[in-house]
Amino acid sequence: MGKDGGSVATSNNVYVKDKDLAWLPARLKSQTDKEAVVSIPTYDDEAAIANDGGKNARKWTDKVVKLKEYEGGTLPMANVDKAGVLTLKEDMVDLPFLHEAAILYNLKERHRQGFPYTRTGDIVIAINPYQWLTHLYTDKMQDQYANKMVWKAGDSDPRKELDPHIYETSALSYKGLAVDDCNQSILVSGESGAGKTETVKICMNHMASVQKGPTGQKGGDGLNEVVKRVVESNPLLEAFGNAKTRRNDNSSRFGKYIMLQFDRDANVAPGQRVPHCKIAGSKCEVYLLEKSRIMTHDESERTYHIFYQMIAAKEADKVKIWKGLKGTTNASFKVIGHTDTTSIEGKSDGDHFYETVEGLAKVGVTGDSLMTLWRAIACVLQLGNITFGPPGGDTEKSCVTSKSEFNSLAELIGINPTELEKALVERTMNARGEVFKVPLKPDAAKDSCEAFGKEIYSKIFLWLVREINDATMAEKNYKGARKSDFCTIGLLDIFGFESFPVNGFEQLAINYANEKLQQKFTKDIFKAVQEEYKFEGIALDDILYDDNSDVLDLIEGRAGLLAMLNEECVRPKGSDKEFVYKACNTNKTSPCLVQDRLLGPLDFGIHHYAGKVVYHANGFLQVNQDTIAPDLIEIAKQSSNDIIANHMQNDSMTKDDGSGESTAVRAGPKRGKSNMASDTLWNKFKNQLTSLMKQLNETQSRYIRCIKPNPIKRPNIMYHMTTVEQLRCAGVVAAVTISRTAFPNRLDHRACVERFKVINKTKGKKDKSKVDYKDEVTKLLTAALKPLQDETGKPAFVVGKTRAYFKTGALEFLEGKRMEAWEQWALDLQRTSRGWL
Ligand code: AD9
Ligand code: MG
Repeated sequence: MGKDGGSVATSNNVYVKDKDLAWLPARLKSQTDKEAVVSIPTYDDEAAIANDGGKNARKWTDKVVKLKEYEGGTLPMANVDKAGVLTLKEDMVDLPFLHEAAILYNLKERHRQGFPYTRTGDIVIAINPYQWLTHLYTDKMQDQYANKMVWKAGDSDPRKELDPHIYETSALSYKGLAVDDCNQSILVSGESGAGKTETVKICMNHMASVQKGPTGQKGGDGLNEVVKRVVESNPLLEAFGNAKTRRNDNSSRFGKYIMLQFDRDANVAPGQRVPHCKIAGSKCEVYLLEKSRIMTHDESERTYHIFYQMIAAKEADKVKIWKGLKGTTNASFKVIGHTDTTSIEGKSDGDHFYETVEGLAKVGVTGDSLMTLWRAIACVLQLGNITFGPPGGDTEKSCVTSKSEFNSLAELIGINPTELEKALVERTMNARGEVFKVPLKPDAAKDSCEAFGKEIYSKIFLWLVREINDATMAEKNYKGARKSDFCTIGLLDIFGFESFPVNGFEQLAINYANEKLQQKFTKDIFKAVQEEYKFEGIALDDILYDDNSDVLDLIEGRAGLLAMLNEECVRPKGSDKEFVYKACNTNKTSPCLVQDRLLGPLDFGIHHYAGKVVYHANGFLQVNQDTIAPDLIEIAKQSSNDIIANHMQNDSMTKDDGSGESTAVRAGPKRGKSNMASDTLWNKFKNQLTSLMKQLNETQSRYIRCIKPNPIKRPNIMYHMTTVEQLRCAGVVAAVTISRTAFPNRLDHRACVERFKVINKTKGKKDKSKVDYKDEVTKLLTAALKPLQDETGKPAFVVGKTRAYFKTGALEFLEGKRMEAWEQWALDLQRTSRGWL
């Protein structure tokens, strides 16, 4: 186009890049192959554009767009109708022009109109509505999706009849399981506050609702109890694993994979194509509970909900738990400190407490075992109040200075106070076969006390997960049944890609997990594209796409960052600095390692699929060693509290599977040194991740990408920049790029004929039902796109079974021709253009 440098005619609704608002709609006035003149609206501020669609804040001004930002001489075109009004699509694959700007505006306008869900092929994009759109989650809606999605081979795709919804994903998974006999997984991702946890709960409730159907009656009330337990395990996990952060009042501080287990109805004969599965149980795995939050938190944030809940319980109940709780408030405990927030999601901490008690009862935690749990939590609170000082002014040593708090703690935890104090203020060392004690300075003793509290809490969390699994796992509820007797739908609710001003160990672990998931996502999308072309009957040349194996190599390869860190952890004089030096030096040829001489000696950077992240390695070795001092482990065993005494070294997710090496924790400095690289947090997390990926690879995966439309948690507002960044991180743009590599644009036969019939001036047949649109479209495109044939005579389009596919530039060329035709017919587009923004 425009190769001769002259101006070319094209549709005049385009997008131009903007440094603040990512993409701005513009009207193209003229263009050459070097620059274009566009008229763009300017806005007062981003809030104005978000609030009123920009209508009031808009002023049109002319701007010259130079080649640099004007990729390949074309500006991304807007999907508008004849009148210049933005055309919205429920499935973005149906957008004739599909690129980042088109995705942004399609999502934004749908979000504004009250449609939070949009499809891109099989992926559902869920924009957090930040208001409960109750009409979207009624029983009727649940049934509608559940019933429609179970279609038989040969039926038309029911998705065409229903609005995009996450119920579609849950229903399709159920269908995949019940009708197609294939284990399923739903991978939900997004940044903090994007709505992952709510989405998982909505999908879970939907799948549980299938129980109400005619096949759900077998098993009677007993079975329903299991479903209730499964669904109600969510608030329980949230009470212990969620906290208020700046970004989300109910932020999950751990990742989780919940496998819903289904039982096939033996009354349904094999081969009978009706859904015949019902929930028989569930099993949950958790990843990387944020440990650093247990003992301290930022001023505007909170620690885990359960601490506040316990303090907000009725006085009589508090005293029953422990007399030391009498008359306490949040301010009584340093772990909690002062907070203005005393309710979460509109419910007070006190009300939440009694809900948690009910939830615990459902999974069998009552009576003594409940009291043991509360007292273990009280121990963590009390550990935070212990202070240390130098005995008799000897600053090389320490002793407890908060005697009465300490004595209460010793009584509560059930350990001899002298022994407990010794374990906190001394370290047992072993050198050349000689065992001796080294005193800790007051700061170190305080650290050791906090490390003890964190360890206890993270073990409480794992203990709870085990209790929940024990109460919900199908193999436990069905006598004689084995895990393999059940089919599963897994729901993954895991932290999205993170990049902060300062990134530590936990960001590296999170981003590593995201790279792994991204690799799977890319492979799955690629497979879907191949399947689409096969269905359309289109031969496909090799598609090249960016795969992130280089980044994964850098992180987990033989001499990658993980290996270097583990090695440094077992070196007697290992240090964070040495790790960074060696890791960067060994991997200096990796294209994914950031080469920047300005980086400090403790910094290293990685080019992730979602962007560059610089990590600060301070404390990496300590965190990676993932162990507390043996003195503390030993003293814990003397506790009269069973949870503390029995679980300090056991991380498995179920009471009896024994295999579950798990990563309970993320971040938080630790004391002591592990002797074996295999004990490291990295290795545990890597093994857990490998096992997760293996499980996922044995399922058919579906994707829900959650997007947080604004950081101020308000409905109806979409910030462009942060949304576009999330679309990139979620791989939505990459998915589109893969699907559009061979043929960037597509239109279904009828839409194509209707849109471009004006070009060849043939009148459409009167009786539309008799039109063979495939034939029409082939004729139309063969004539209209003749000028774009390549040297070998290969056309710039292919007509598939249901759609026409266009090579780069072909659809734009047609649009230009269409514009010329309209101009000829004296249709004044400018006049009829109505605010399509
Ligand atoms: V985090 O990574 O755990 O910090 P999530 O899990 O992505 O985060 P969450 O599901 O907790 O976010 O959602 C954040 C808040 O958004 C919720 O507390 C709700 O207030 C709000 N939300 C999320 N989804 C919906 C929805 N479908 N309808 C209405 C919603 N509000
Ligand atoms: Mg969450």
